[in-house]
Amino acid sequence: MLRRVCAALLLLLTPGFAWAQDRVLNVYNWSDYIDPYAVQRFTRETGIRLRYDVFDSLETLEGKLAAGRSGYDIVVPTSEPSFARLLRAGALAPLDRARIPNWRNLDPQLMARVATIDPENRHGAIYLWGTVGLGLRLDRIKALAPEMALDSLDVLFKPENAAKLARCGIMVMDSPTDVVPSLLSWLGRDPNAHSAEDLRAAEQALMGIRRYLRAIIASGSILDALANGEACVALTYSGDVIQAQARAREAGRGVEIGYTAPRQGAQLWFDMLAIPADAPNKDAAHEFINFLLRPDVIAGVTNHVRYPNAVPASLTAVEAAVRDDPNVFPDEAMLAASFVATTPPRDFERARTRVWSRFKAGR
Ligand code: N2P
Repeated sequence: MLRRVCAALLLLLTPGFAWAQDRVLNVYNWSDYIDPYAVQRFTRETGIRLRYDVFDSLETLEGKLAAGRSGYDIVVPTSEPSFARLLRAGALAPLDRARIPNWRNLDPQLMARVATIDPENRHGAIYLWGTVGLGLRLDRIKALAPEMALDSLDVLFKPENAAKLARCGIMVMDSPTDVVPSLLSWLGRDPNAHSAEDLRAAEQALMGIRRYLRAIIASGSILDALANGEACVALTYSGDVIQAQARAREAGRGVEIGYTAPRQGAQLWFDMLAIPADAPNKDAAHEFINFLLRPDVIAGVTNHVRYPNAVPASLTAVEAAVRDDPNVFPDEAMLAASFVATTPPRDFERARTRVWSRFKAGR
């Protein structure tokens, strides 16, 4: 007995011996994009501690991952362009399905949509998805422009509309990747044609409203600005607007937020759970993906962040108000009209970045 206790003590003192509690998982996820209770639960059930960093634009995510050796075990890139590019660069590890029994919970139809860039879905599972659209501060807009139709991107991109609403705060998320496709679609152009001529038209439209914008900032700051009433019109991600709406309601100061997905077709995106090829803790990463694909867990995430997931069995545990909100779960008509922005060639991407810098600088 004594010998066994001594042996155990010796083991604990051995350098490199890890307590179960010492297992860690380094996560790099979007801000405001998880249920804190799920994180606690994961640690309680597995002993794995999360080191959790956040980003709030694809440009930031790609910048961080470009050089490799990010130290992250889980990253959450949008299927196109970021996940597709990482995949092409060999920066993502193939997933070991045997270690993800909950994979069977994924909706095959949704997974088929992202298999176009990841054959057989070998490198990623859909975490959450959504659209790009407008967060609107309805109480102020009704007062400033009672006649204005609020069902399309006209509210933002028509200079005469932007002029009317400028003083109550117009914001655009700082992401050419997730803004320019919606603008091109609004212009009646194919967002995936990737032509220089389209880019010129986009630049002209952006410059046409530039003077009416209060801020071009990353999505996380836009969520805060909508929630506290500083933004009146903001082009950003669907669930962020619904989160802001809920926060504004709770604050009870009369700030009333609505979401508009563009009538003529919204940009649809899918965020993927993926493991970097050089992730230090791949076992823990697989456990985390498996955990998140549990219907009860992912239902908690959807309830908290107001984005739809890809696990149909979770729906019974999603609050009715969230499940029945077409701004969270787009209906068939909206889905049919939507488009996914594909991955542009490098030279288009570079030209788009230059357009964006001029737009931000205002010249
Ligand atoms: C979460 C942002 C949603 C992700 N705050 C957009 N792909």
